[in-house]
Amino acid sequence: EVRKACFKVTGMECAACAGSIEKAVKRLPGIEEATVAVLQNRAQVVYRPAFVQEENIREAIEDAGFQAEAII
Ligand code: 9UX
Repeated sequence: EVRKACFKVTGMECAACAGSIEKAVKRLPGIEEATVAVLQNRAQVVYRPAFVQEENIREAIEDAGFQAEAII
């Protein structure tokens, strides 16, 4: 099973910020895909809920130095 989570991410100032978030999220177990769009302040993550939860992903983004909030 895979699920998709979307986050509103604030604090990104350039494309390298998006790259560092993708790298941080992809380090978690159970991540299939992580795409961060700096211009839209959005992160989309496809994950396997057997291995990682939405809140773990949100915390990884926060630990990378950004504010993240799950949306819909
Ligand atoms: Mo760009 Mo983001 O110089 O922390 S990487 S602003």
